[in-house]
Amino acid sequence: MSDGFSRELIQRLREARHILVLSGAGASAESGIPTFRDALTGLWERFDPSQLATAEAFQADPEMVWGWQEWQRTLAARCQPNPGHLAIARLQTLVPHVTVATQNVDDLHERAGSDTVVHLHGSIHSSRCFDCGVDWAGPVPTEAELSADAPEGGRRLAPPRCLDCGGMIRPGVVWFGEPMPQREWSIAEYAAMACDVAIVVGTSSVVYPAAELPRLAHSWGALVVEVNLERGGLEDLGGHFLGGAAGQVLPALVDTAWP
Ligand code: BV8
Ligand code: ZN
Repeated sequence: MSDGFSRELIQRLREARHILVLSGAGASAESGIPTFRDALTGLWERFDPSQLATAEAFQADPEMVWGWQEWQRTLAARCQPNPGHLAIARLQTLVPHVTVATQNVDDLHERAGSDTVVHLHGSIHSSRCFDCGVDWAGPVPTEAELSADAPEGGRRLAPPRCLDCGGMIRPGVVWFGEPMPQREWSIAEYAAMACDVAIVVGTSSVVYPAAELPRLAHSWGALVVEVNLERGGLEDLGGHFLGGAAGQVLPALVDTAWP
């Protein structure tokens, strides 16, 4: 049962000097990007993360992993920010400091207008050499290469080769077993400690260390607000649960707090 927009919640939002937004795949769901774990549409229902999102998987089957991530990239490029992304972007015109720490590898927060976005799990729009690490900004496959009838999750596609050392080009995402980028993690950790309100939107809170952030925020006195279709295991933080779709709840919350 949703807590609704209590007077306390609205007051804390209005008084906030710093708001942290931690987003997961559910924040992009209404834009048309499948989530990872939703039973109905979750990609992980079809693909085992250890089969796809690890360096070992890439070395074992680079065409499968590169094809899947290129499908993700092409899909994300076709999608548009939804009203939830736009409401988050609007926050920065209303609150002195807003930090968006996203687990998502799409760029929908940026395209909605959010300025301070840190990608804890990297970005599908960046690539680098698996061997020497040099950034690779080469051409992305054309639609013809990733034909529209590609099965959900993409098709086998050989990764490009590094012009410097000939190594395979890999997606600039953080795979399981890889550390998060230090700069992004530090920014998110600081924001969790400094924020007055932490809005946790569209995440199942199962991937660590990102899932630690709401707890860190709570331990430093922040009010934790969860926006999700279902509760995600944050009840013990004594925050607010706003049940519903991000694209509906977030605009309503921001409009109520700042009419
Ligand atoms: C690391 C990139 C160490 C790829 C991803 C404890 C501590 C530390 C690590 C671990 C630990 N326990 C286990 C680990 C290992 C692992 C981990 O957490 N495993 C899990 C599965 C148990 N963690 C790691 O490997 C991390 N690295 O720890 O390194 C290290 C340190 C030093 C040196 C070497 C190593 C790295 C994890 C990053 C993995 N990469 N993505 C890609 O995306 O292609 S994770 C992947 O899952 C995505 O980033 C995704 O964002 C993330 C989390 O999923 P969610 O975003 O929450 O999505 P999900 O589908 O699960 O949930 C959607 C939610 O939205 C649901 O709740 C649903 O109800 C809701 N929803 C749906 N629609 C809507 C909605 N809500 C609102 N509105 C809607 N419309
Ligand atoms: Zn190289």
